[in-house]
Amino acid sequence: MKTKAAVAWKSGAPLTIEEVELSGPREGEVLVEIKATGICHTDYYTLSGADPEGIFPAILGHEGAGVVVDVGPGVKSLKKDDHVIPLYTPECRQCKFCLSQKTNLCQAIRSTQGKGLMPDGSSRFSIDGKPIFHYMGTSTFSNYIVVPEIALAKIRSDAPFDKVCYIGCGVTTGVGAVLFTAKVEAGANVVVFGLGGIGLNVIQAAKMVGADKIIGIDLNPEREAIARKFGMTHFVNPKNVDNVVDTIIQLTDGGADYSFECIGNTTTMRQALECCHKGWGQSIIIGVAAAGQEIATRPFQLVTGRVWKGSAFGGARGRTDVPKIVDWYMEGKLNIDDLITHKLALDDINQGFDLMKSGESIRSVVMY
Ligand code: NAD
Ligand code: AHE
Ligand code: ZN
Repeated sequence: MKTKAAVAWKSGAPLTIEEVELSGPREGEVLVEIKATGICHTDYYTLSGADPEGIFPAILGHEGAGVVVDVGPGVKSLKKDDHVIPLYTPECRQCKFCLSQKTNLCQAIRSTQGKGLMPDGSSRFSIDGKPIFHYMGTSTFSNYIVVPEIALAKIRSDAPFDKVCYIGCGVTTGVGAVLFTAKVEAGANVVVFGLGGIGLNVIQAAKMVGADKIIGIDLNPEREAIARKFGMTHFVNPKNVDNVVDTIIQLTDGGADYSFECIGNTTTMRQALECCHKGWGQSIIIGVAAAGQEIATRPFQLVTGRVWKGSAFGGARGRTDVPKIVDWYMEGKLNIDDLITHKLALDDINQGFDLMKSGESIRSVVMY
């Protein structure tokens, strides 16, 4: 079949809208019509050329929601018309990683996914017979996609696609990092570096669990108002203080119980660790840093009890946790609507990247 998609031909170049050939679902695979997709900073990171796994030409996008159109042989858990969210972190429930119950990083299809291919080693997308690569196993910048059954979360059918697509990455990443990775407790002091599409979800989850001080750090002064609306109690603009770490330590009487780095900058990653409380403070890295970047700190920071952790997709097990997060949104426990600042047609998808780079948008959602 044919599908309309935004194709990234090479790094740094705008996406172009193309008619792409899509071959149908094979054993264990599902054809999905994507109804809406968010644009995450990670899409921009890969498009910029800084991602060591970035392959071109590819169809980017990993924050979608849609409807099952057809299923391949052997698919048991999904049927036509089911509503789904594609998962860049699948959940096979059979691999060593899934069975460990210690991580959400299912590895069942990770190696082919990182090469832009389906699990059988081929691409389903092509133009004039030349393959176009998949991205993060999802490629939600295409109206139709083929994905393995294990990479789809079935969600309730009354959830609006243009909102819950954001649960495909940003909401789950931020909320999950608080609930599943850090397990923040009521009364904790929390610091969030970067108040964008991820950091604001960290803030709303910190408020949800009853955190005491919630300190937000951002260079963009426009982020203060929306972050306060979501639960931030104190705002620090690094441009206005001599030393960000000292400022946080003073505000929290010794340091944060939990900090979250939601930028992808190795300098702020170090600050996020070093602003944590001696003896127990935990810093969670969410931001994705470019190829070749390394983090540094004095080992004494760890010897004296601070903990450095990372979180991918918020530590969420997609098929299990994503439907619950959709329920929380539908029950009014999570605010997604106010974070979706722009809606675009696929033809205007490049504007979504411009809005992100200029700091004007929190999340842009593309509607098919
Ligand atoms: P975003 O562009 O919406 O937000 C980034 C925010 O950081 C902006 O508000 C910006 O003003 C601020 N910022 C930039 N540089 C800063 C600095 N030096 N000091 C203070 N603030 C600064 O991005 P996003 O979509 O929220 O993504 C944030 C990061 O998280 C990216 O690196 C993205 O790749 C990563 N990410 C990781 C996961 C994961 O599973 N680990 C999931 C999604 C996104
Ligand atoms: N290809 C990148 C990996 C970047 C990365 O860490 N991705 C996150 C999701 S970001 C979503 O917006 C992730 O899930 N990582 C775990 C994994 O297995 O990729 C690089 O830098 O190499
Ligand atoms: Zn993302």
